[in-house]
Amino acid sequence: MSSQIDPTDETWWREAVVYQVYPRSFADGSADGVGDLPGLMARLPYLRELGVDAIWISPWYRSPMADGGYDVADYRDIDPLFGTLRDATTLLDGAHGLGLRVIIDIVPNHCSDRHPWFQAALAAQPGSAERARFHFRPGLGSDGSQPPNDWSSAFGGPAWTRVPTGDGSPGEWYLHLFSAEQPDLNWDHPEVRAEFESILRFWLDRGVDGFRIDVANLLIKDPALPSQAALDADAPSPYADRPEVHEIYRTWRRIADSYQSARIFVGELWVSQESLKRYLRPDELHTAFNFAYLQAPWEAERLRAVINETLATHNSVGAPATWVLGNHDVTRVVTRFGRAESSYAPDGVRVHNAPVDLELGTRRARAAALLYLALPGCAYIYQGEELGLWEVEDIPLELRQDPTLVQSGGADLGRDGCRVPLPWEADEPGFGFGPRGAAAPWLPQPAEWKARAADAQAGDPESVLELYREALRTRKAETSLHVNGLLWIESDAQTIAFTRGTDFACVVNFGSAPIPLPAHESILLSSAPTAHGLLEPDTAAWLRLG
Ligand code: TEU
Repeated sequence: MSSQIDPTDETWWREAVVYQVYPRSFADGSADGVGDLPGLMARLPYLRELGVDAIWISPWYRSPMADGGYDVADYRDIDPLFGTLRDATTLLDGAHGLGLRVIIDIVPNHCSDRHPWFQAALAAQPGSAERARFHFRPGLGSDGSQPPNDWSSAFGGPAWTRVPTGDGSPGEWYLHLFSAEQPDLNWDHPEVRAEFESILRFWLDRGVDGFRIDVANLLIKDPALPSQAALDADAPSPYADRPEVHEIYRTWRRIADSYQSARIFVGELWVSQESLKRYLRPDELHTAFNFAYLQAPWEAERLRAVINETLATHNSVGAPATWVLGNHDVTRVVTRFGRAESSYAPDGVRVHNAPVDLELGTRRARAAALLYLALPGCAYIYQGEELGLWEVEDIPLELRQDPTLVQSGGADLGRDGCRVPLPWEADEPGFGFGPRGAAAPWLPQPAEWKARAADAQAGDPESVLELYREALRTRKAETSLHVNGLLWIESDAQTIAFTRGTDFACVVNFGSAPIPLPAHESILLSSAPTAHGLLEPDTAAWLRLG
């Protein structure tokens, strides 16, 4: 299939709408109950029809799947669960043939404990060249039985695991900011840097259009690996957002820029907006996820403030903003906005099983979609968001696979609830996630998702799916939505209203009473019916201005 990608287009990424595919849960082609590349390939026309410009595929690499593939054992091969390297090439060609660019995940902070490098490190002695590629240290205490410092894993528990020496006696400890199956690589080591430059080229040579960089701010650690308790409260983090990390991305940017047709980076950066702009300088990453926006509650004042700060931060370095409502790590937006506390993980704790009004959450998620898709910059859609799927919160403990559940001692049920396999055909087993006769999807789908299946919504003008399709079509067609920046329309504290270009406005009613729409020539699209020139609560409208 010939490519529909314009190789001369150097700016596609500045306004792109990118669809995140979590491959395990997108579509199952092999009938084993787990998503794979043939399944994704078969659904590319659906993504083309949705109207996105690119897809981001979460890790597809060979992996023991201790953390859903974010524990990579071979960065240059596809896990058999998903298919083969040939399937990946076929997928890239198929996507390009439909005019879809492909961004893949890269996981540089850590590899799998089954990666050959880590296996070699386990077999080697303390102080060896093999162990220097990781962070091995002797333990504290007279017998070395205490971890080298007080760092914790993001999933809970200590960030260190002790390994036996050759004679089986307890030996050194190694660092893992996530699970013990994900040893942190030592990015001060030249071989680590060279290996990832080679991995980038391996995939760029095969035609990928970019990389989503996993935990992009964690690669560099203070070589002393100091305990947090030993540091002043206002001291910089010993392992996050350290200034030396930027040299890595300046090198990576030079590599990407050496290829035809802009090949881009999007950084997963849970950092302050002040830090974010350092990663977005013209010689570093093209874009980064805007988690401040994702975390914000469904409140006009808070969202307006985040939008203003985002635009100011990104304009200061000439980078486009990146708007996002969800991903494979966070509670789905329909559920978040259906709760009394609508922000994500307030004080850093993911909330489970809080009372939720799914009808309210769906109404707000529809309005939120029209809000973020009207903002200047690029946007990411997490798979199933376009179907109005909600967080599945009643998955039996024994079926959950997120290591967070065990590592947090059950304090955090984990992220499986936003990773439930998608519903494609309402009347098929597994809602058509796999072919007839396939094994059941790897996580149970709620029966109520029947009404949210893609084929149940396609063609229904009132559906979430058709709202997204029409919004993306309009977003592409409206010249005013390709003009940078926005101008706020004076409004009350419960309303967000702004214009783009010369003849477009977006209005969102966060209040509890209908509000009059500003003067307009026509209503291009609204997230819920409007009448008599009024915008109902929790509703957004796109207006053509006269
Ligand atoms: O996520 C990093 C990250 O910050 C989140 O995992 C967060 O710490 C977690 O959800 C607790 O709120 C990236 C990937 O997106 C995630 O899926 C991986 O588990 C993680 O890195 C390790 O690779």
